[in-house]
Amino acid sequence: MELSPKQQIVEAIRGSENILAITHRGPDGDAVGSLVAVSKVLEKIGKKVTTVCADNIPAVFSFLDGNQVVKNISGNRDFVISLDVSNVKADKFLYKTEDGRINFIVTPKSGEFTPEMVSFPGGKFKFDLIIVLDCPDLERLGKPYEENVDLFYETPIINIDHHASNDHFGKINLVDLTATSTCEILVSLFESLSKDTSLLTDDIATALLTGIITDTNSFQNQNTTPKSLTVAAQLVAANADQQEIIRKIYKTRSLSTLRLWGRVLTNIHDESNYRFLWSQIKKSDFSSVGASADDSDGVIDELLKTAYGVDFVLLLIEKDDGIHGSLRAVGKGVDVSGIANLFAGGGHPMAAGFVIEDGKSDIPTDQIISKIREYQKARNRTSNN
Ligand SMILES: [Mn+2]
Repeated sequence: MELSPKQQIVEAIRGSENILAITHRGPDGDAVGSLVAVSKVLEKIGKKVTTVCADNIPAVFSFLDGNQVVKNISGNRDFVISLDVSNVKADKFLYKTEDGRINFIVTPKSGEFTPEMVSFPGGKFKFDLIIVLDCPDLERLGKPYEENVDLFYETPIINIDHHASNDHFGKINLVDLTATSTCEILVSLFESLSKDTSLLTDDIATALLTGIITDTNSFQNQNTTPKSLTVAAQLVAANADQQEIIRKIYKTRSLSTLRLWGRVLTNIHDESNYRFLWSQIKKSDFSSVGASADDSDGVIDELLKTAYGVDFVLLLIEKDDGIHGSLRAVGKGVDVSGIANLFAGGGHPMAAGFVIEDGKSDIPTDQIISKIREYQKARNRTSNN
């Protein structure tokens, strides 16, 4: 009988020693929660694990103890210098370190070695398994992937995610579109991984509940299901600190965050003819109120999304690598991933986003907004017919 993806993952983890766990750049609560939980679980069952995310863990998630997370994959491959001895036999071999170099000295039995006999085959990778979390495609891992494409090509990948746009890049794909979050999927995987003793210690349960709470916006989003509530209850029973999560993520705002939110409210543009509204944060807004990019987290869900009588809301944020657009559906049956697709982005019907990478300093808001107006015009025309 063929094994289910979950069983295959359990087998793959049991059979490996040195595992790379990694999540998408610009990590959210589900990315951080799943990464921290996987890393702690793998250590608990005696695996070596390297935990990677291209970007800093936002300060709001510092209670999750993501200290083990590093930004780059380094030293992941041996360097091999190979000498062909099929024609000229080697008598002895030694190496010397001098003047900042290592010299390998091979003495021939007879005849002579020539440079053509030396080659540099790729050495073995340190990792025997890669676990990618909450990530629809490998590109979204950012630099750690771009700089180590060979590693990802040659090492078995486990892909655990809940995004509809996931392109099944793994050797084993556990992609559950009905799950609220990657963290929700992990709970039953961890159960299968250790049948006798529970792997859900307080800190692991807290990390997993963080992902479920942030991806459902505290169980307010439409994606909240009976299963997600059951899994959350199971995590609370395992001592997940729900109060700490709520306090740290939703009830602690710095003055700089509040000032930034003030700017977002002042900048609201009314496109009610096209059934949406939008706002923006420019780089200069961040600097003039002393806020960082992290301070913009939550502004769309907690402020803009409370708007009434529109299909969706849009927030454009100017960051170092380009313009980040976030979309949230407000009206019933609206799918904002279609709008994200206009700009090569993606996501869920309720929440989606896109990035327009460019070095220009000004947000081309006119172009973005007029494209969306066109889309809305066409959409409302079809829905009225
Ligand atoms: Mn997620």
